[in-house]
Parts: sequence; C-alpha cells; structure tokens
Amino acid sequence: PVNPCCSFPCQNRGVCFNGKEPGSYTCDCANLPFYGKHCETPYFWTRIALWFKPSPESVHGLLVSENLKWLWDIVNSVKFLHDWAIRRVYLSRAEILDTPPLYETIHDYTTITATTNHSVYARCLPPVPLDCPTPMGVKGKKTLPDVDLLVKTFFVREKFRPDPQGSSVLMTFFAQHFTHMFFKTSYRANPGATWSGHGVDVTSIYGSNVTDEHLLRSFKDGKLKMQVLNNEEFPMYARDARVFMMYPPGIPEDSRFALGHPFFGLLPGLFLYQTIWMREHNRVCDILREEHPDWDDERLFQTGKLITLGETIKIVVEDYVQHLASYYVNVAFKPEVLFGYPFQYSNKIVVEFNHLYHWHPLMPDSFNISGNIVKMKDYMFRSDLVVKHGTAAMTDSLSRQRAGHMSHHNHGAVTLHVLRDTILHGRDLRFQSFNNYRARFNLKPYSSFEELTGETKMAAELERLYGDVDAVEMYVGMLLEKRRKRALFGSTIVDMGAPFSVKGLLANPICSPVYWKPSTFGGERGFDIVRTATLQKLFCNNIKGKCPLVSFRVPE
Ligand code: MNH
Repeated sequence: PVNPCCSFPCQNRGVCFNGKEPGSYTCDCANLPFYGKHCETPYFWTRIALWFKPSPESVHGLLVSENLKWLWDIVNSVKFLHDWAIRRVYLSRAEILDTPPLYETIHDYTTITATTNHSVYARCLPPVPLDCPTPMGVKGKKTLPDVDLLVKTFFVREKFRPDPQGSSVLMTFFAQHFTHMFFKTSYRANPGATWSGHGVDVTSIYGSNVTDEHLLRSFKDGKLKMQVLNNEEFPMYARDARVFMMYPPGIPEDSRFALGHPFFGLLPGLFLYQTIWMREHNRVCDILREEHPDWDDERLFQTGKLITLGETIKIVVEDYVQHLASYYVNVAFKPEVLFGYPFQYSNKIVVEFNHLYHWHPLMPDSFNISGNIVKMKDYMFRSDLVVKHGTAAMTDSLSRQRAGHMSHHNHGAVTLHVLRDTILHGRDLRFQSFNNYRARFNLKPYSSFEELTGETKMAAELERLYGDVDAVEMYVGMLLEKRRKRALFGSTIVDMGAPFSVKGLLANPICSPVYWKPSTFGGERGFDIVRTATLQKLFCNNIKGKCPLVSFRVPE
C-alpha cells in the first residue's frame, strides 16, 4: 500500500506517524489546540477564538487601509495601544513557528540535530517521503517539469518591470547585505548545509570568523582598519588585509577589497554598505572612548559591535520592514514589550526562509550613477566605482533608482542561473508543495491555477506542466502568485517570511531582558545610539559634506 503520510492527512501542525501495520498511520495532535483523527477539530475555546480571528488577508487589509489611517494614527500616538499592537504583531508572527525547531535538512523526521547541529539549516516542514508515488506526495505528475522550460516559460525578463511599491535599489542592497550575514549555504556540501551563525550577528560587517575579524581590526581604540582613498575612508585592499574573499580571476587590485563576506565584492551596492557600517563602527568607538577613557581596545571593539548590532536591528525593523510592509501602524523596535510574555530568545535559520528570500527580480539590468548608465555586467565586481564617484553620489543615485518587481518574467540575465539552482535545490530538499506551505502558514490553499496566478495564460501553462494545483513547487508558486494591489510580493512571501523575520530579529540575545540595558552598550549614550538609529543617520553621520538622499523608496 501507498505510504499514507504521502497524502499529508494531518492538519493544524499534527505530525503524521506511520503505524506498525503497512498502510496505517496516526496523526500526533498532542499539545495542539486541536484533536480528532487528523487534528481537524478545535477544542471549545479554540473554536471560539478562531471564530473571532480574522484571516491573514483581512488583517493585511486593515493594516494598509487608507480609510483606517485615522485609527492607526491614534494607535501610533497612544503608548499603551501602540505597545499592545506591537506585542500582538511580534507574538502572533513568532508563534506560527516551531521553537525549538523540529526538523533539519538531513533527516525526514524530528531529531535533536535540528536544534544542536549548526552546520545544517532547520526546516519548517519535513520533506515529501521518498516512497511516495509523485514528487509532491500523491498529487501531480510522476516527474516535475523540466527546469529550463520553467525558467524560459515563466521567469526570463523580457522588459524590466519596476516594483509598484516604488522600492529603490538602495533597499535591495540593504536586503542583500543584511541577509547574507545568516543565509550562508555550503553549496559544495549540499543545499541543506550551512556555515551560518543562525541569527543577526553582524558577521557581514566584521567577518565570519575570528581570524577574519582580526584581519579587519586595527587593534587601536577598538576600531576597524580603514584607508583613505579619494579623500574618503574605505575598507582595506584585499592584498593588505588578507581575509578570505572570492574574486574571479582578472579583477584588478583596486577593485579587490577585504570585506565582511567573501562575496561582497560582487556589487558596488554591497561595498557601499560595508564601507558605511565600518565607518559607523569607528564613529561609535570614538564616542565610547570619550565616555570611557580607561577602556582598552578590546572592550571598545566588543561594545562597539554590540551597538552596531542593535542599530542594525533597529534599522531593519523601523526602516526596512516598515517599508516592505507599508502598514499604517508604526512597526517599532521595542524589545521591552515582550518582557514577561512567553517568548524564547533562540533562533535557527530555516532553509525555506532562505529560498523565499531569493529576490533576484529586484535587480535592474543597468545602474544610473549620477547620470552615467552602467550595464549590469560592467557593474559586477566594480567596488572601485564607489571610490571613484564617492559614497554621497552613490547613495543618492541608488536612492533614486527603482528596483524590479518580485514577480514572473522579471529575472535579469545574470541571475537566471541562480533561479535555476534554487528550483533544483528545492527538489533536492524534497520541499512539499506550495499549497502545503500555504496551509502551514494559515493561508487558504489555492483551489485552481487561475486563483493562484490571478490570470489565465500562465495558469494554463502551469496546469499543462504540473497537472494539479496541489503539485506546484514552493518557489515557483511564490513568484507566480498574483500580487496584492500595488504590492511587491504576493501573500505567501509576506505571511511566510514575516514570522521568520520577526523571530530572527526579536529573539536576538540583545533583545532579552538580561542584555537590553544601558550597561550592555557602554552606558546611556551607547544605548541611545541603538534606540534612535535610523537609515538616514547611518549614512549622514558617515558621509562628509552635504547629506545625499537616503531612501528605500524612490522620490515621486
Ligand atoms: Mn543572490 C545566492 C548571485 C542579488 C539574495 N546569489 C546567490 C548565489 C549567486 C547569487 C551566484 C549563489 C547561488 C548558487 O550558487 O546557487 N545575487 C546574485 C547576483 C545578484 C544577486 C549576480 C545581483 C546582480 N541576491 C541578490 C539580491 C538578493 C539576493 C538583491 C536579495 C536579498 N542570493 C540571495 C540569497 C542567496 C543568494 C538569499 C542564498 C545565499 C546562501 O544561501 O548562501
């Protein structure tokens, strides 16, 4: 008989468990607010709560409704209301995830490795069992569509389509620089292996290990080692600070810098963030030294790092997440609202989160630097462009240029191979279907291809290739899914991404009641730097002369 777990019978996070007799199974509903053969029946109070609980779609509608702006203005300005709203956002997002994680990328079932082995990603749903009739369990065809056919049919960019939310490319490089501190796949091993530190650890600035960190430090006054080029401070050349970097052969010395991540030489936008954050660290060290003339280099360095870490989270929540969500409620960074509530300060990076963060359609085909058009292929590995044009002009230009729409038919030529790999890695990892992931995140699975794409042409192609809407692959579904009105993403990317994002940010050790206090950050002045950090200040405090436009949204 067919393995009954292949049809994923257990609902509401119940665990499918094979019985002694072939073909038998149970759903383990222990400790869930549901019971029944398939964990389908809510207990009485759960039923009442569910009855009042609005769907993710309606919650989103309320948060972005122009007609309710007056209400959100009140919530934003009344402290206890705002704290309540923010706490609800944090808790409701985080409780969707398993903490500690149940699954990892080696085994098909719960292991302790999921929590303890840091060189594998956790995973949110277990893989499709190996003995199932189809790659998605029981639904769909015996084989998945040819990957090159998928790329050609749905993803190759014909004409650049900009993000309707108006995101700037300054935003996309922030996303890439920030997330690469924890999305670190050991591709040579396998797509489930990682060298991540599993959280926001600012290794993107300071290097991934102590050896590299030492090479980036000056060992004086806590500061990082920098050099002056073209009247501005920049990271050291790779030949002068021999951290592990990956440059293709033939890149000239004046474009080869020593950075926090081996790939950050790839794009000038990443080099810009690296430069600005290093300057910020050194600026913070000067302030700390004023407050503590007796502190040695090590203490200044370590405390400076805690401050830039705090600033990172503050800016991610209040500038970056606020921009992406475009909610009328102020998405604020207030770790203290969770004190005394059930919330665990531990985090593990989940492989599905990594996949959903493959936002390559955001990349344009060329860049405008103060009126000069530079094609993508002439932009890659050209850190020297930032030195030449200066950080001010670079920041200003990136703030004015629009990012691409994260959607179908919008992958530029240089990222098509990444897309292809992402789809293949998802198959290697035996990801469950797009619809199963929707169900896992309390979203209604799509009942037809038309409902999924919101149109008919791609829907028909998809149907021909997959046969069943329940057999569409996770990443493919996320990109082809219809977009909400004027939105960068569809509902699955948002409602799946937000829990991982909120959890990863708020479960950071510095957000816990034992860390979140002035002494951790070198006193009130350091704590204030964290609590008042903004994207604008990050750039303007570290660029000489007139402050450029610094914005995640392009001007009208
Ligand atoms: Mn990108 C991984 C190229 C922009 C997010 N990206 C990779 C890989 C390559 C790559 C190559 C490795 C994949 C593989 O070997 O299978 N990325 C690019 C290029 C550009 C780019 C050429 C721009 C041009 N990437 C971006 C942007 C984001 C992004 C913008 C937005 C957040 N990329 C990712 C993520 C990974 C990745 C996430 C996975 C990293 C990892 O797990 O190690």
